Amino acid sequence: MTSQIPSTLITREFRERIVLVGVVLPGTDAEEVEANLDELAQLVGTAGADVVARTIQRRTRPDPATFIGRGKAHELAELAEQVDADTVVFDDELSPAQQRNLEKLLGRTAIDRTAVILDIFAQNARSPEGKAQVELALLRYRLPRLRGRGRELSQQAGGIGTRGPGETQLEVDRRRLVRRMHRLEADLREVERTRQLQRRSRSRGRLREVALVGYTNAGKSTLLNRLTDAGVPAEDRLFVTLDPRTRQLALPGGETVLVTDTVGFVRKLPHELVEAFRSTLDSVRLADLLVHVVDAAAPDPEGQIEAVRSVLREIGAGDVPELLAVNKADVSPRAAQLAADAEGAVCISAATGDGLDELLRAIGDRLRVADRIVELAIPWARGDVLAAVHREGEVVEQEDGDEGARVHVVLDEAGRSHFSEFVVSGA
Ligand SMILES: Nc1nc2c(ncn2[C@@H]2O[C@H](COP(=O)(O)OP(=O)(O)OP(=O)(O)O)[C@@H](O)[C@H]2O)c(=O)[nH]1
Ligand SMILES: [Mg+2]
Repeated sequence: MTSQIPSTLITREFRERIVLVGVVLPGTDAEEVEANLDELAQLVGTAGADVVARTIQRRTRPDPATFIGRGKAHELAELAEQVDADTVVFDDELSPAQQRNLEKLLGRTAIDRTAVILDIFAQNARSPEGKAQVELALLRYRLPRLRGRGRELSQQAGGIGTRGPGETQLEVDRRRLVRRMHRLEADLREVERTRQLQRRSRSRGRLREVALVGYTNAGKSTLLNRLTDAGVPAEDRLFVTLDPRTRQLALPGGETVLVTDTVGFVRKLPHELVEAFRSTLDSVRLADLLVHVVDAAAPDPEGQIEAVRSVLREIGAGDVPELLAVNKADVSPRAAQLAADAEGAVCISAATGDGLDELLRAIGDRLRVADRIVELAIPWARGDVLAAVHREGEVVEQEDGDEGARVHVVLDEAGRSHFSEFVVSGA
């Protein structure tokens, strides 16, 4: 699988000057929007540009044509002129029409948080699969935004949100890009199928799978390195990890589990990315246990926990059992309290190793608690279910009757909810 994101993606001759725009809508408050802009500034910095000004506006609803309203857009144009900004970045998602109108009014590139996140992902993608996923997300985001862009802006490629396939090139051959998109979708489906097959062949007597999830920069990769000498990159930057890495880990009770480090989450994670990263996120959806790593030193750890849980729900992992690991206890005085407030949470420092013994014990306990013997009644007509039960659980006993089979089987939480309609006892 080859990727067509040109290597110029990661080189830049100048640092763009950026103005940030936030809007306080009913249901949010100024403080929350300020915090979101702080984070957006961090994202912009990670993408390689400088924030030179920011502005916040209160509205009862977004303006359908310009998001912030025509009057405010004129003010914004003046501000951008004063600070000599190249680009204006909105914290909220702009529709393709809003983006076009704003660019006309502002006379400069207008993009949203989604474009910034996509840009960072494009810079960080390394593996062929990661590159294909990012390219697919970029195409899905950009195709609807191509029509009617001014020629001048189309050619002003090179800034955040315009890297990757050049705009001019995009306009020239739209149909080729749609084909490219379908191709990437097919390639990624193939990767997903192969993974599923591998997973299936592993599933009987398989090792339990633990996924490290959490907000970007929470310390997931540092934790995996500390637990397993994985040697994966860990840095004080956002979205360093895009490819899942899996390592074996021996628990104190003697059992071996597979631990996977995966892509970090963020508020308003673009749905294009969630869609494109589906195969990567399978390791989260299909895990036996999630270790949710929380950065206690972040400005709003509770808000980050909520943001992570909302992405988990979006990818269908809302029901996977979760163990909170409150990290960076070495630098955050709040860590112990945060862990004490949450049921079953463990306070750790991936940097110093403090609390990791307790974490490993907790992982073992949670996995063991998760296993239970249940009795299922499966009619012969449902041979598919019987086969799935044999795949997913450890069958202890099976009595074959006239109507169907009675099966005593060891199932974890996920398995029990999966086969709930056939449970006779033990659930
Ligand atoms: N002080 C301190 N710093 C930590 C700790 N754990 C991680 N860090 C730092 O936090 C930063 C982010 O760590 P990573 O392990 O890359 O975080 P991540 O969750 O994998 O981030 P992404 O892959 O970018 O989503 C790095 O600079 C780490 O050195 C900790 O327990 N204490
Ligand atoms: Mg990482």
